[in-house]
Amino acid sequence: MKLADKILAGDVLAAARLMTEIEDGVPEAVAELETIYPHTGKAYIVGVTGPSGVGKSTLVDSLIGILRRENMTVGVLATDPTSPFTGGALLGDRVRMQKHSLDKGVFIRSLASRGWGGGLSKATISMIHIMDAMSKDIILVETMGTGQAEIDITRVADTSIVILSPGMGDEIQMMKAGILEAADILVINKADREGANNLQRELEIMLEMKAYLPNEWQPGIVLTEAIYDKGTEELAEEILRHQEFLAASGELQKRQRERARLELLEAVEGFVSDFIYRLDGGDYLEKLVDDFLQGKTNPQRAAREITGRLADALDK
Ligand SMILES: Nc1nc2c(ncn2[C@@H]2O[C@H](COP(=O)(O)OP(=O)(O)OP(=O)(O)O)[C@@H](O)[C@H]2O)c(=O)[nH]1
Ligand SMILES: [Mg+2]
Repeated sequence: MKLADKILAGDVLAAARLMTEIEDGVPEAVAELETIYPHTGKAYIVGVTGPSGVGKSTLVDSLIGILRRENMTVGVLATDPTSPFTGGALLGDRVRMQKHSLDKGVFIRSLASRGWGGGLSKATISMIHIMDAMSKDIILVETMGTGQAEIDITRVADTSIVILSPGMGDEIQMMKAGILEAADILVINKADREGANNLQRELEIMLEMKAYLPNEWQPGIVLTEAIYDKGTEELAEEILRHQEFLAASGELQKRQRERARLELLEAVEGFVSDFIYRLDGGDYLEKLVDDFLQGKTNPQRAAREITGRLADALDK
């Protein structure tokens, strides 16, 4: 039995293995995704992002508890910053969320971001598909980020939560543009600390300055104390409210369609560039480059020639 079939039959270890192989770029593993796709599209995907140490993992942990009480099954992907020493995911999140590790309704996976600047790793989307096919109702994706990386998460999430905490100072200034584009819900965690109310006011002003259309979603601000499980119930309700808004407005379908388009294009581009790199054992591309430098060809002509070779190869 192939890993994908085992996963569809509920084998958790097979899921963990396929994810590892996908992260390692094993071609057979990527091919197994073809069996996975028909079983995806049911899970609701929530991005949880924010600067290092704001309490993302603690908050995710608290949310898991609430969602489980509602009898929802949960998948968690924690994109840890790549350790410069080991090149692998840090163990912190797994330790933190360990109290859920015996719960069959919860599946937690850490993954290294491998030089994606704290944003999403390329394998993230495949992992989400696998958890989706494992029939997880909701998938929480934790990513580290300030600025550009938040925009990244909106590419995969239905609801994007951006977490801040008091005492971040300059970081907020840096993030401002990114936050408003990326956040469906703003969370001020560590609300037990001094400065939470000031931060709330600052964010409210930011939101007021942006002109929202009457039928446009306007991000709310939720105050939480994740270590004490405070405010996380309200956050879960806000997620649900956003989900209902997306579904009712047709925005959910639009987001899913945009995601499908991006994934499709990326796969095709990857396929074509792999093909080019491998042509004639790699010599073909170098020959084209030489020809271009010597004025014997140009990029447009090369593109036509390459597509011709691709068509020939596919005919065979
Ligand atoms: N005072 C206070 N501390 C908190 C709260 N939530 C989390 N913390 C603490 O903040 C620290 C960082 O929490 P994490 O959940 O690891 O933060 P993170 O954002 O996941 O961190 P990275 O994954 O390393 O970016 C831990 O020591 C938590 O116990 C809170 O509501 N109040
Ligand atoms: Mg974390």
